[in-house]
Amino acid sequence: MIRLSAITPSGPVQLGNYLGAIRRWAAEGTEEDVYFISDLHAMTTSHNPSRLRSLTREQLAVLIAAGVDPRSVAVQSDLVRELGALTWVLECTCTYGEAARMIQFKEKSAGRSSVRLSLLTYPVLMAADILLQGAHEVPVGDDQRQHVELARVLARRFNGTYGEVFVMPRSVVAPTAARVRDLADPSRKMAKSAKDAAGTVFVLDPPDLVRRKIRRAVTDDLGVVRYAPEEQPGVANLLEILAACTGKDPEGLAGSVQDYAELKEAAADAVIEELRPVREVTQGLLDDPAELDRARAHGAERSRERCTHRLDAALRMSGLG
Ligand code: AQP
Repeated sequence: MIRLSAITPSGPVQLGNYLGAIRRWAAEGTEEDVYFISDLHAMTTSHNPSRLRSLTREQLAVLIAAGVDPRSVAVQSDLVRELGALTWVLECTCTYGEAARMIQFKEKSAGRSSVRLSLLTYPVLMAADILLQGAHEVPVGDDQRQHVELARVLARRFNGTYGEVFVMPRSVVAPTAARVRDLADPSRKMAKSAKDAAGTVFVLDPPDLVRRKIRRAVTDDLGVVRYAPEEQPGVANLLEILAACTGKDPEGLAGSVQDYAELKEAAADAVIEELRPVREVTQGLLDDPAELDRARAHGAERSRERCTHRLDAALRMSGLG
């Protein structure tokens, strides 16, 4: 059974990516799974080429340092030729209406005078990611479910029109892991590309910076440490972060700390300890380009091997070559 997940190098890896996804990929992933660093998806909005390249490399190092099986990690653009070819075939299987209906496209394009065409078509590229690897399951949140549904529609249509090539993928609800909120604005989730980095803990932030950001986290003026996400979102966020790093439950933790200052120190200590080995190993990998290059080449080769026969069949059956 192949599961496919991805992380987009739209900014440096942040604590939410790590606690909500990467840590789980390391604990539960198998070498059969595919973890893509989706650098092609990062180009759907304005991007800086050298920043994209270095963020891609950094994410690769973080995933491996966090313990994700390197055999299952691949950089999406290392398969750009295969993905480009299948994306074209799938675009010729998809209608404009189906692409334009995607809620993410509507949201991300709303109010903009100029939108890259790839923002409209990237769900088709995502379908190519999924179908080319023969993924059975795609764990996603609500925002991506519609894209996996499109991949199913395209697989069904292609198989029905030209012949059976693609495995039918299904979206599965990503297990509820920590949903980390922005420290400066707990009404939003923590995000790599947040405009204000004060509310975002990056996995590679040095410990003193992590502590400073957590000390400055927005709380409230109620002055009681309770786990009440609706009334006290800032405090609840700190309790959830502390819980995710210590394996305890947030309600229990609420009773064990006296005040906000103590909660913040405890959360900072726990986050620093949780991230320390990942940060150190990532740094080692980034300092040893040859090892990282080897891991990258190996991951690319594996995912290419897995998809070549399917791509060849899709091209042949749709009348190409
Ligand atoms: N705050 C979060 N809490 C828990 N999980 C999170 N993830 C992201 N933010 C949080 C999970 O990280 C994985 C990779 O995310 P992604 O790169 O595919 O896209 P994203 O969700 O859009 O991530 P960001 O950090 O918020 O990036 P930007 O700023 O570019 O939008 C996913 O499994 C995601 O659920």
